[in-house]
Amino acid sequence: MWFNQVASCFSALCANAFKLTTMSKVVGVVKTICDPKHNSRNIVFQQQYYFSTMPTVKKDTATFTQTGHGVYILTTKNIYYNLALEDWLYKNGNFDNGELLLLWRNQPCIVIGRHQNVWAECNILDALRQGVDIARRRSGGGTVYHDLGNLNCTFFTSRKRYNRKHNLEVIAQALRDKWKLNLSVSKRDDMLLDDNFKISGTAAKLGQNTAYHHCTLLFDVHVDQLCTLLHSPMKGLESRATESTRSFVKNLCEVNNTINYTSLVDCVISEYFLAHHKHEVTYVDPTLEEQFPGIGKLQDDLRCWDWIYGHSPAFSLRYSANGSLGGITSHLMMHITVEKGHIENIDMELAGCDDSYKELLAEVCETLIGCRFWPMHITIALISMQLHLNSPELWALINKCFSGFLEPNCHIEQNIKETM
Ligand SMILES: *[C@@H]1O[C@H](CO)[C@@H](O)[C@H](O)[C@H]1NC(C)=O
Ligand SMILES: *[C@@H]1O[C@H](CO)[C@@H](O)[C@H](O)[C@H]1NC(C)=O
Ligand SMILES: *[C@@H]1O[C@H](CO)[C@@H](O)[C@H](O)[C@H]1NC(C)=O
Ligand SMILES: *[C@@H]1O[C@H](CO)[C@@H](O)[C@H](O)[C@H]1NC(C)=O
Ligand SMILES: CC(=O)N[C@H]1CO[C@H](CO)[C@@H](O)[C@@H]1O
Repeated sequence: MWFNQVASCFSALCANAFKLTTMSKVVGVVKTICDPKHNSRNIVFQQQYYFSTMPTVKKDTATFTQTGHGVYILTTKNIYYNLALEDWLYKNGNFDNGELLLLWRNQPCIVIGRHQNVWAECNILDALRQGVDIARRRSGGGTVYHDLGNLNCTFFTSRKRYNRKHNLEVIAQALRDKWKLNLSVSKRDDMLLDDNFKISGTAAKLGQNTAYHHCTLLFDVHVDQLCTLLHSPMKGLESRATESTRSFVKNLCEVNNTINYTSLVDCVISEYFLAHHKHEVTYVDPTLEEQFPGIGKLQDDLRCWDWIYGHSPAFSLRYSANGSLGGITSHLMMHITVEKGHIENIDMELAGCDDSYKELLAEVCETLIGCRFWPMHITIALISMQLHLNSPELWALINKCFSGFLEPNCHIEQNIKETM
């Protein structure tokens, strides 16, 4: 009976909330979020909020209207689907009369900004070997490492009401109130603990009508992993891509061990509702095509090689190696330009050896130009070159130049969806 009352109360709210949607049913309810004894704003915190299932969007209409304020907790931990939901809401959502906060986590992954060079930002091959996903998001900004110890918050608003400082203040205030943390929001919109340690980074995407702002909250990430993987092993990379700013990071659980996923989500939600006087929390599964028509395709686009790797702004890099050619120690220098993920040009210089070797270089360059800048493709190009190049020594030297890049094996390819 009690449950029914809540359910009908929720239904009333919900009817307003989703114009083009069918009714949702209440799956679980009513939770007091913070212990009022420990909170100065106890009156509001004692308000209850409701959990509902995601309303269904009509199949033929990929539009979505949010009225009032809502919170979605995403149930998948797959970075590509989570980003796809952001994409989907950005493309199909109308936030003129409402706002939405998405809360989500991801399995270990590296997320780079739209305009970044993935090769410069992280150790791609180590990441893939360890099963860490690499994704390029649609918003700008720097690279972040995520795992289940990171909570991601996305604030959807109309373009007019976009206000990232305000969003960050909501979160900072929540954490200050509950855990007495010394938090500030920096000029770069990072959230800093004790003025020193970054616990949150920010990025945003602004469209004509819709905007979203997402930020991370590190509460218990593997900091060692973060440091290792966000370090590119490639030397001598040059490009005009946005570079990430490096900061000291710290996990919130180190400051207070009662901070974990559950307590953090509760805390952020309470503060969000405090500011907005509306109390709906919905668990949402972004993989459901019937709820988000077209989301599978958006996910595919985010997962494809051309977007993650090929979209890196043009860059160049230098490789060099020494080796013996005809009994003389020689030095090979390569200057490679990569554009849209493919080798656009290579300059090679050989020093020390006999001129006859230098004549072979044109052939070498020809084989490599146009090749996809990816270990498997370069390996194949080198193998085909081996058959034609009449000099095992020169071939060995070229391989040595590429050695850092090629050393991993081809099975990596299986993790990447191709769009060739
Ligand atoms: C951690 O937070 C709880 C709840 O706010 C508080 O009672 C406790 O004193 C804090 N612990 C530390 C070490 O600050
Ligand atoms: C916050 O931390 C900084 C750096 O440790 C310190 O200078 C500042 O006084 C602290 N602020 C508060 C309100 O404790
Ligand atoms: C999270 O922390 C709260 C206290 O803040 C504790 O009651 C709860 O058991 C913890 N949950 C997990 C999964 O550790
Ligand atoms: C190759 O040898 C030259 C000197 O002959 C040296 O300066 C250079 O560092 C060596 N390069 C590599 C990649 O070993
Ligand atoms: C999955 C996801 O979108 N994560 C985002 C969380 O917020 C940070 C803020 O910079 C983004 O970098 C991540 O892409």
